[in-house]
Amino acid sequence: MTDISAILRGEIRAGARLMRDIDDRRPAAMDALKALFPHTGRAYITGITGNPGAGKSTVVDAMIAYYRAAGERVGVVCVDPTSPFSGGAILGDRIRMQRHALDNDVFIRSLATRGYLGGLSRSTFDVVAVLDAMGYTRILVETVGVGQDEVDVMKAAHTTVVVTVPGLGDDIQAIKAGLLEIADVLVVNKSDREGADRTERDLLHMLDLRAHGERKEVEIVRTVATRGTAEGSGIAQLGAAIEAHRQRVWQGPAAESRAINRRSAHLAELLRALVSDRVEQALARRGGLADVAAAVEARKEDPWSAAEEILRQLPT
Ligand SMILES: Nc1nc2c(ncn2[C@@H]2O[C@H](COP(=O)(O)OP(=O)(O)O)[C@@H](O)[C@H]2O)c(=O)[nH]1
Ligand SMILES: [Mg+2]
Repeated sequence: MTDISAILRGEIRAGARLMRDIDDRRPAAMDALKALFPHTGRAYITGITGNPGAGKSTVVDAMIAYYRAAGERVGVVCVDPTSPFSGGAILGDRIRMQRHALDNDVFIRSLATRGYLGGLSRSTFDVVAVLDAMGYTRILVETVGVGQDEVDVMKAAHTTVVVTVPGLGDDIQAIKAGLLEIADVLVVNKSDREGADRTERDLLHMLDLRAHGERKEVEIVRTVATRGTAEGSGIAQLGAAIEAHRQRVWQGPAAESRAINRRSAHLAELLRALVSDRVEQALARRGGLADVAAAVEARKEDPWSAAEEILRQLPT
């Protein structure tokens, strides 16, 4: 049994245990999530995405310090397998992280991808809900912006920050068009390097090109995340840009339909995941997909009948 009240009191161990149950897809985890739902909805969720090496983890690290200085409790979900948060760290990054690891008001959780990428967004929504119920009012979700699954993860966020770096030059297309589309705030990190002006101009140009009708308002912020929250790091400006986006879209008349969109993304993902779990179980009963495929290949049955038969055997 999950100790719901311990989670609501923000007890780290109870929260961590539930997150493990979520990872393991235990049925009890879903019961716990149902019980926690009425206590969620207070957190503001910011997604941070961008190419590997752009400095996302460094930005997240600085943002933790920024929000902690403002007295906020910060939860971090990390879907980047190469991230220092998930343990694939170079020594310097790890040492930098230690100070947050000792802070009880910071909870960092990396998501096990377990080789399957589909369902990542479901896990993200679920873990975010736990952090929210635990009283982390500021939640940061870091993910590498490489595939559709990772882009889907960002649907859990209220504000999506896309991190880029200077020096892409003509190669700026390296920022995937899909990433630019989901950006609410664009960061040119590593602005201590040459070419930040040019990158900012190129980004503005790309935003204009992509605009159909009225252009979405996207602030561009330069950061040097390695400077933490120090003057000139740009982290306070990033914080302000996130806040401005929040005011613009989550407090205005369009907020409700946006909230419903976010809910829809979660529900659709959940339904897909639950159906696919059941299909897996039905397949397992028939010896797995490869066995069914072998039977089809041997012309013992046709693919359509095989698929229908599996659907008929879906466990409840
Ligand atoms: N020069 C410079 N290096 C940075 C900056 N931000 C991050 N880095 C470095 O870039 C590398 C990748 O950073 P990391 O945060 O792990 O990137 P991620 O893969 O996007 O999470 C690390 O060596 C960081 O120290 C910056 O603002 N300026
Ligand atoms: Mg990282």
